[in-house]
Amino acid sequence: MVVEDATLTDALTRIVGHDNVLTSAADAAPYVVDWRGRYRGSARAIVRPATTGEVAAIVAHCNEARVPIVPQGGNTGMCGGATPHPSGREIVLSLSRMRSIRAVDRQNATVTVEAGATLAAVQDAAAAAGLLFPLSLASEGSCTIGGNLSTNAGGTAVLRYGNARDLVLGVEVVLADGRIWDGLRGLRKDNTGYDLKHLFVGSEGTLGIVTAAVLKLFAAARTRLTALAAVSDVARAVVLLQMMKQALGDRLVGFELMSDEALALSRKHHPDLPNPMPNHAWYVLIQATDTAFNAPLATNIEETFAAALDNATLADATIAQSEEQAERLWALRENISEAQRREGPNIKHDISLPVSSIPAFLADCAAALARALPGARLVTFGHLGDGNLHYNVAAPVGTSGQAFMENAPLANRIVHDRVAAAGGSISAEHGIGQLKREELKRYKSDIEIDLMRRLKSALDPLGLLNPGKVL
Ligand code: FAD
Ligand code: 2HG
Ligand code: ZN
Repeated sequence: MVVEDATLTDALTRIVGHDNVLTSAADAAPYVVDWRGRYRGSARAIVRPATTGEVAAIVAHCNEARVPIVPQGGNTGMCGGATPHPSGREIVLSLSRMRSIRAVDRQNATVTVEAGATLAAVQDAAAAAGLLFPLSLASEGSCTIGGNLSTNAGGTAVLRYGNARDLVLGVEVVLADGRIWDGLRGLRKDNTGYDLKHLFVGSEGTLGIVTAAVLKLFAAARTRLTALAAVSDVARAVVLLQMMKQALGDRLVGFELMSDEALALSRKHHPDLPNPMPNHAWYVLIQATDTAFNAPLATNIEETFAAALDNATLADATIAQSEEQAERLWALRENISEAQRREGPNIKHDISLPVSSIPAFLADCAAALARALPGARLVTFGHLGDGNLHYNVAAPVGTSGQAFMENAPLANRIVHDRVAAAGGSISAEHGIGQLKREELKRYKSDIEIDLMRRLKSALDPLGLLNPGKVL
């Protein structure tokens, strides 16, 4: 739904043109609901600027007129951070038209891109220059660099290359009063006071609007290897991780855990996906790369698998023999979120723990959930190499997913209390948005919440940037 306001739309139209101020319900529909369909809002208008100057003019006008703004990139976020409030007071500021790749500097190994460029477009631009932009998410065809930075996105290559925060050297940001901060520096060393760019990374549009960024590029991978390993429990997956790290060093890029239930769900909704090693409790998808051509990755991995079979760490394993086989193994992993979406609502947990604590945590949590919510299905998968799991709790077979969502407070308490007790985080990579705002207050210390509030009021004194999100 869109709540129209002629004075505001006239002013916005003067800045971006009639075609880029969407006010009809049909035009606005894709922008006011989140990817999972969990949050539905309304807006006074959807505004789509094409330049940083236009973003600045919109924000300055909204500052004067006291109109709150919800920044939006690809709208693939998992926590409702890009969805406007149902009150309809806000505008959605979509960065989707700001997609240009401004410059690639091969020798400095950097790329300067606009915030609305999709992650896939940036990966392609890097590849075209013979380099690699390593951030990798299943949503990469739709999510944007602005969204990736604003959520400090993780993904499947964090083990080797780090989160979005580790991949950014500079940002251009429109501040809450409409001023433009040009921080587009491509420096790997710069200790001139506070590192301001990191304030905006992970701030989910609550401190400023990212309009462009300078990102780090890396040497391209010339040898790639994907393998699937089966293990009987997660403690063994942790041992296998240790063995792979020793064998491969920083050639180990991804180490993704999937329960049999998670894979079965992926295959249920994508029946053409492979089932190469049925009947094991847990699986690990391993990605390794080398910058040299014909590097002996397969030998290193086969030797490690042999040792892991000998000491009973491993139950079975297979190595993809072609790019196509590798893609099909990855599709099994990457389609889990989409399968969950088709299956119906589930209670999402995006947690991180010290890797060493994960086996005991999973056993304890599964027992507590089975007692409290008999028959609840656990869709457990994620980035074991980073200690980050998606520990999603779904309704028992044959029951209503929607009705099951009433159990979210109970499930959250069981999971998040145990995460906190183990020194973990209740949001490892998806952020807070509106989904975890109350949880954040419960688990962050008073001093951290106080510092966050002070930063928010220093940078956005009128509270117009993405209100009701994070804090
Ligand atoms: P949006 O959803 O549009 O916005 C996300 C937040 O950032 C909102 O708070 C919004 O207000 C803010 N924002 C967006 N653009 C800007 C900007 N330019 N300036 C200021 N604020 C802005 N996430 C992971 O971390 N790892 C994964 O492996 C992963 N896999 C996913 C797989 C699937 C199938 C899907 C659907 C999502 C996945 N995600 C993952 C979540 C999501 O893709 C990421 O959070 C992504 O970074 C969001 O980018 P976006 O452009 O879609 O942002
Ligand atoms: C992933 O790792 C994403 O695939 C999405 O972070 C996780 O759907 C989820 O819970
Ligand atoms: Zn993830």
